[in-house]
Parts: sequence; C-alpha cells; structure tokens
Amino acid sequence: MATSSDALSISFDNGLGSLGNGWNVDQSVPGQITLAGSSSIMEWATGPASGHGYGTYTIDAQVNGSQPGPGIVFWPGDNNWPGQEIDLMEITPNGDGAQYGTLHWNQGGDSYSPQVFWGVSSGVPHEYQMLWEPGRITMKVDGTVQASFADHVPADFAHGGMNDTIGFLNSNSHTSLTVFSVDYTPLGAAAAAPTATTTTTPSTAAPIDWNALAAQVEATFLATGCWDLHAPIIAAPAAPGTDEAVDWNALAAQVEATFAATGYWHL
Ligand SMILES: [Ca+2]
Repeated sequence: MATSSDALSISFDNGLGSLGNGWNVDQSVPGQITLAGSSSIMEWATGPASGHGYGTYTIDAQVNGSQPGPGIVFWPGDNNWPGQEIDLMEITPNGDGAQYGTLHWNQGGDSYSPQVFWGVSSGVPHEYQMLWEPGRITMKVDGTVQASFADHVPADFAHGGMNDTIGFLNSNSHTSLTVFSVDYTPLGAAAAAPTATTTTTPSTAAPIDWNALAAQVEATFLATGCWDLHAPIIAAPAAPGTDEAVDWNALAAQVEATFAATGYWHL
C-alpha cells in the first residue's frame, strides 16, 4: 500500500488512483476526467497524515468558463475547515476570468491570502504546479511563477504539522474542469514512474494581452500613485505590515445576487 510519503502519478488511463472520494465525475474519455456542473473528486481526508506533504505537485488541467466554480484544491488532511486549505487555481468573481491561487489558515476563523495569476486564460490546457517546502509555497503556471507565499506556510505531517489531500471541484453550470494528469514528488525524492503511457497534453501558454495589462497598471498608478502589478487587481494596496485579504464571500454573494436579479454573472 502506498503511503503519503510516496511519489504519485495519476494519468487517468487506469482509473482514479488515490482520488477515491468523488461524485459526478465524467470518466468517459480515456486519460482524463471532467468535472462539470456540481462535481468533485479528492483524496480521502481522515487525519493529519492523509494526503501528502512537502514536495512538487504538478497538475495538467484545462478550465472552461470565466466564472467562479472550478478549483484545484489542496484540502486539510484532517478535513477540518477553516484550516489548512491551499488553492492552486480558482476563478475570480469579477467576470474577467482571471485565475488565482490562495493560501488559507485558521486564525480564530478563516484567514486567507489570494494572489492573482497573470495572462492565464481558460479554454486551453495549462500545467499548474505547486512547490510546498519549509516556509514557502510557490505556484507556477506553464513554468512561470505566478504566486509565492512566505507567511503562514504550514509544516507538513512529517515535520510536526499536517498534510493536504489533492482535490478538484466544480460548482457552476457555466464552467468545467478537465484534469489530464496528477503528479506528486516528495521534496528531495525521485518522481514516480507513470503506471501507463500517458496521453500527450501539451501545455499551451496563452498570449498575454500586454495592452490590457499596461492600461491596468496605468490606471492603478493614477489611482494609487504606485506601480504595482499584483495587488491592485484584487484590492487596494494593503497598509504596510498587514495581510491583504479580499472578502471573496462578499464578492460571491454580490455575484449571486446579481445573477438572481438579472440572470447574468457579473458585478
Ligand atoms: Ca492523462
């Protein structure tokens, strides 16, 4: 039996591997799974040793749609929430389809820090990668660093903390998430040998809309006096020394209210 310290490689050519807790998952196409509507799949989270710890997680996946709903989620091993949730991909609620990563921690409630990815479009496959190591979590998309967290980084189970389980979800009829492969290599270990020939899923980097980026930066500068590429897209610059925290629940409520009133998902 595999243990949480082992390397992992799931190609979806031979079942779902350790992703044993799922529902409404479309397995009709060999070599991939698709989550549409309300669906989810994850590893069982039954205690702090469940899942995996420090190491490199590589997910080849494609998200379709531009609304909140799909997620690549690392769930607390002890299945307690608020807690040690790490999100490698979600879609922002502002309607532009931007993707972002988030680190959650429990500080008398759910605390979290989101970082928006730049130039990552839905509708094409991407390689999402997370490196979890002592004191730092780094997120890459197609090899480009898109987010880096150095505060509130949890220790894994082997180092006195807790592991996270790998999971995927979709909760919106206008979005879907197709996953082509899942790989995990423990920190300092060798990668797992694929259990079968994997299908080729090229990662196509979407072109960056430099004009839109430039306009956004310029607008931010006019509004704030700061040339900041990351923070302003999701919130006004936080005061020095404070954790920036967007109230996603409030945003989601607003989006839902708009949808209920107008039938459209926008702010
Ligand atoms: Ca595959």
